[in-house]
Parts: sequence; C-alpha cells; structure tokens
Amino acid sequence: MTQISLIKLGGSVITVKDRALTPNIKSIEELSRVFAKCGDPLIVIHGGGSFGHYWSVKYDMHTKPELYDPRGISVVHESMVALNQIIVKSMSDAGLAPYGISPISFFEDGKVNVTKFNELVEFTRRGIVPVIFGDMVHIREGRFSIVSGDSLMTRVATHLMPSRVIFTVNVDGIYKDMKNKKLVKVLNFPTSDISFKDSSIDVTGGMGRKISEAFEIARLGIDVNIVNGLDAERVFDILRGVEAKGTLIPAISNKGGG
Ligand code: IP8
Repeated sequence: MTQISLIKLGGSVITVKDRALTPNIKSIEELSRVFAKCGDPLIVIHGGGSFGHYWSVKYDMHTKPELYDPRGISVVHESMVALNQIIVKSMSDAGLAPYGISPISFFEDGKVNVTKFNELVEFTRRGIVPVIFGDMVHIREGRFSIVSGDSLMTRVATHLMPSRVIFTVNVDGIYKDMKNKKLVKVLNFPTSDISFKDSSIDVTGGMGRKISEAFEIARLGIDVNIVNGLDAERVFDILRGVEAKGTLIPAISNKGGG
C-alpha cells in the first residue's frame, strides 16, 4: 500500500449542479483549506458537475467512444479545464502546490498506460498535489469518450493502492431509502434494496456507478469512505483517520478465494 489519500471531489460538491457552469466556490475553498491542514500526500480527482455534464448533455456525448460533434468535444474539455483551474487556484491560495492533469496524459493507443500513474507518486513525494479531472479523451480514429472521475478513481486505486479512498458527495452518504433518508453507516455488499435518485444531468451514471466503483476499490482490500463534501470537517476527520458521519464500505478481504 502507498501512504497516499485518494479523494474524489464529486461534481455536486464543487459545482451548483442545477445551475449551469456555476462553481461552488465556498465548498471548493473549504475543502482546499482542509487539504492544506491535513498535509498528507494526496491525489485529488474531480468530476464535472454543471460544467462537463452540462455540455455533455447538450451535445449528447457519453462514455462510449463515438464520432461526437467536434464543438461538443472542444467545449466539454474547455469547461473541465476551466473548472480544474478554479480548484487549482483555490488549493494554491490555501498554500498547497496543486498540478492540474487531464486524463488524456494517461492514455496511449486508446488505453490507459498504468505506468504513468507511478509518476503521480513522485509528484506527491515532492509535495505536489495532482488534481486530475474527468474529461473528454481521444480513444481511436477520431472517436472520443467521456472518462469519468469515478472510473479514474478505480484505475488509480488499482495501480497505486492508496491507504485511504474517499468519495465526496452532496448527501451524507448512502441512504437505505430516499424517503426517510436513513443513512447506511457500513455497507458490506452491493445491495439492490437501496434506491438512488440521480440527477438527469449526470451522463456518467451518478450514485449507482459511484457505488460500483467503490466496491471495486474495496475488493482491492482498501476501505472506501463516502462522505458529504459540503461539510469539509467530515472530510478532514476521515483524512486524519477519525470517524465521521458517512458510509464506510470496508475493505473486502480475498481470504477464502472469493
Ligand atoms: O463527474 C465526468 O466526470 P464525473 C466529466 O466524475 C465530464 O462523472 C467530462 C462530463
């Protein structure tokens, strides 16, 4: 295991999801301060929220490689770079040394070249915080695909085996049901009796997708925390190993040949 915390900043935390192209500056700044306070090696991955998803919906672009409208490809990428810049600037103001990275730099011949992830460890050793974002990536022969921040979480976790994995969302964690908002504190196996209501603007799969990525990471033997990123103190607690309100998906051990 690498002594690194891997954290996903959900689009619903860093943007105002129902207001196009609107960053949630307050929450970005609070999280930046928490990251600076925690001081541990960190890799940040962020989603698209009302930036990338807004344009992906407008241009009907998805996670499947296709010949999408070039203007759509351009504007999704541009909006994600703009959002990344806002986050990088905020982290920098908080005293960190962030470095924005498009996932395109991990791709070679349409596939992720995982050895490129090793460089991220070198970044953190030098006190630099990689800030990777979901983006529109070229796969092959002019076909682009959205690569979501959640799928990057699994890919990076699989290769680097971080000691801590956190997904921030705009709710307190996973709810047993949406009506009475009963929080599931520990989720031991994927279950069908949990209901999700995902935003229609989310083109990459919303909460359901997030949970399946979280389970894939838990299967690597890593605890995964799902926490409300709108309350930065909870994120701080989890980063420093203190229990906080949220959902824990405990590491799944492979003992017994499972
Ligand atoms: O918000 C998708 O990342 P996600 C980013 O993590 C784009 O699903 C480009 C829509």
